[in-house]
Amino acid sequence: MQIKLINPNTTASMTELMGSAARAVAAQGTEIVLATSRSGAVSIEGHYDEALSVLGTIDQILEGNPADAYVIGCFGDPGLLAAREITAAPVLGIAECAMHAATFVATSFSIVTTLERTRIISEQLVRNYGMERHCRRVRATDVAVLDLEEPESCARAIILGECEEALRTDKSEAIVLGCAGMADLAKYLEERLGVPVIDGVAASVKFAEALVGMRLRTSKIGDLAYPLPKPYLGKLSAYAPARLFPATAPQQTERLAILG
Ligand code: 2AL
Repeated sequence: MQIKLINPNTTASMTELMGSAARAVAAQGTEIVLATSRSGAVSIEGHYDEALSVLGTIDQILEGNPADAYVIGCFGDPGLLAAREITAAPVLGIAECAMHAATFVATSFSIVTTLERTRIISEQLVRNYGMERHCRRVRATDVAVLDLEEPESCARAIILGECEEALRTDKSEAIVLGCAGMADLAKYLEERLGVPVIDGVAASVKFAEALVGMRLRTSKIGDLAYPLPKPYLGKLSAYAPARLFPATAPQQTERLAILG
């Protein structure tokens, strides 16, 4: 099976890092296809970055060969429900998958994320996903997303310290990593903390394999049905559902190569 792992930010080195984490857990016979958004922010650290990242993700879902499943590799799960509308293949977000995985191996977890302003986004996701009973706290480290790649930023040590504080103060039993750029830290942290440390990229790949293996597809009878066929005006006219998903049997029109 093919799983397309989309990095909604435009930093290709982060896509490679996520790709390594994905391939490390992928089953034999699972091909991880990496895609970096071509438009938008180099790192996603706020509502504006997130909102503008969604078109790049949509491009990556509609372009090229259709995959068996898609993973949105950013902890805000930007555009997750919109992405589920435009394909019947399962679309998974790393935050949702990481939180669910955590509940299978612990009754409580803390999320350790990047900047303070992204803490709010994670807290909103906790509520949206009904995870308040499991998530004890979302902790920001004030490490910027791109600093995760810079050895001199001491990101590893800062994140380890915050995880230790989570175990000590929140009394959480597991850690959820709050950024795709932390995917390479899971093993390092788990060895030092002695509790499950969940990277959403790996979790998403395994859940994607499970859903595809069960032949589960996204329901197309409610709010995740293909977008209503109407024109869009101005800069977004190319994304008009009337062009992308004509009214005629959209269910059979899995995807149309239209962009560009
Ligand atoms: C992220 C992430 O996973 N990728 C990115 O650019 N920003 N999330 C975050 N909380 O900083």
